[in-house]
Amino acid sequence: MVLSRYLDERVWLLNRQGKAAIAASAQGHEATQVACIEATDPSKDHYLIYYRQFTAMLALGTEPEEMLRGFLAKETEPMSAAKQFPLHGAHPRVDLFNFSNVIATQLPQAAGVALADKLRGSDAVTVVYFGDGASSQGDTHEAMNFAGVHKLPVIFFCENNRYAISVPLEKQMGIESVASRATGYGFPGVQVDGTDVIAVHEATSAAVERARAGDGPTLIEASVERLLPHTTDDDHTRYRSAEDIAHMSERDPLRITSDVLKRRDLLTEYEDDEIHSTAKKRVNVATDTVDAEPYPGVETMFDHILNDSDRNAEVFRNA
Ligand SMILES: Cc1ncc(C[n+]2csc(CCOP(=O)(O)OP(=O)(O)O)c2C)c(N)n1
Repeated sequence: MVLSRYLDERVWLLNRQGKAAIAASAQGHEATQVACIEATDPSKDHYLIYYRQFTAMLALGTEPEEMLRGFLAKETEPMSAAKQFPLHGAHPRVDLFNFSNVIATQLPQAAGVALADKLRGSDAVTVVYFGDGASSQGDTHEAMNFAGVHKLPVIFFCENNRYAISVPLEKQMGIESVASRATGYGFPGVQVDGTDVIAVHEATSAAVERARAGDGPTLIEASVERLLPHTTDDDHTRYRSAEDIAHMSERDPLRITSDVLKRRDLLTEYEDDEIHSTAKKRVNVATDTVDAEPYPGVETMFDHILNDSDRNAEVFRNA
């Protein structure tokens, strides 16, 4: 969580320096992403992520250098050879499926992955992440309906930060909670405090158990705070009240987690400082390494984009 926070902060700095084109932040979502993955088994389970899964990607084994190569669009970027939005594409080593910036497309795909596991007789679980805004897309409902009918081993994991860019939750849906939608598809929906690592771990563990036992999907709605604007291109002071912004830090999962661990004598001040300084150093090393790496050559501009036999490719190359 701490490494994710520092790396996330660094990416925003790199954006302000004109080096990183755009970034969506996971600040405020760290606890929920780490605790959810801890409750699963990355050696066999599947994860379909969306653009705010910065912490989840690190927790699944993506290296900070690899993430920075995405933001800085460097030659050796592993997910799309720097051809897509930062962090978009597939990451075979980490077993991450290709994902789209078009919201909610990952949900029907997750139902498909879970169906494949069920047909193979595997007990792997598929976790698919999405935001509260994505929960009102048609794809979400089709995926949940299909998963409910076929009792698929899938966990629909909603990170509810109450905003879809500038659209608040009450303008997004006519009901109180995303979790209550599950009733319409015949499986349980649970709400959990996404700043509480233990609560998220427990809720996900119960959903994993249900899925592995063949009892079907669960919808988890984790309430979190989006501590920064939607992306580096956004200014949330234009649509969030000053009071709302002032109170956000009370729901900072890093502070909450560290307080809980200290109260239970599981973390000392010294250990906490060590964790922070190790993470800061790691981010500095990764930044220096990637900053010095080359950008892709201009001759590679159309690689993986246009088929060589495509007449347009010829036209573009000669332009
Ligand atoms: C189908 C589609 N419609 C609109 C957009 C533009 N868009 C990008 S992010 C976003 C908000 C999504 O909000 P939410 O699902 O709550 O996730 P969050 O960013 O808050 O984590 C929208 C509307 C898009 N990418 N895809």
